[in-house]
Amino acid sequence: MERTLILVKPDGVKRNLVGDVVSRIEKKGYTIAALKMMNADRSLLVRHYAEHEGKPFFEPLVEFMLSGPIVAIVAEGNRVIEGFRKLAGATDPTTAEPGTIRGDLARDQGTKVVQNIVHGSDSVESADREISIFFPEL
Ligand code: D4T
Repeated sequence: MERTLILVKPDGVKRNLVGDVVSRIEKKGYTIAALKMMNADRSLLVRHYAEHEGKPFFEPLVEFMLSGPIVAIVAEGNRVIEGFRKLAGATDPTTAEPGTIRGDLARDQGTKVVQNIVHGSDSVESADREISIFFPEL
């Protein structure tokens, strides 16, 4: 069974959108296999966002992800990686389609880093890597 790593980012937690995100995952028919609220530390985020190190938005991204609690979720189901990316919508919340999490619930805040409520793994390899970072116990 395919698995993906989903994060509700600090903006989503602050705005009380955890339930809405979890509800959309469940209503689509995926199973929540693990879920925890946590305060990420810098070394965990540097590992998670290693591919973006050196990009102009990297430091603002790490700072943003440190700005409050996040919720880490492992969701399960056939093609859940692709399916959750569709539920999340485009990275830029201004152009994300209405009906998606980002399209419905986020907008451009004029910040250095895009605040777009959720993260979702983009491949089987990323999902395995990211699940082991956030859920080493699994
Ligand atoms: P995540 O990884 O959070 O699911 O988002 P995406 O897969 O949609 O986007 P990403 O990995 O390319 O970017 C990670 C994170 O950085 C922010 N970002 C991204 C940004 O502020 N400016 C940018 O130009 C890009 C590409 C948004 C998400």
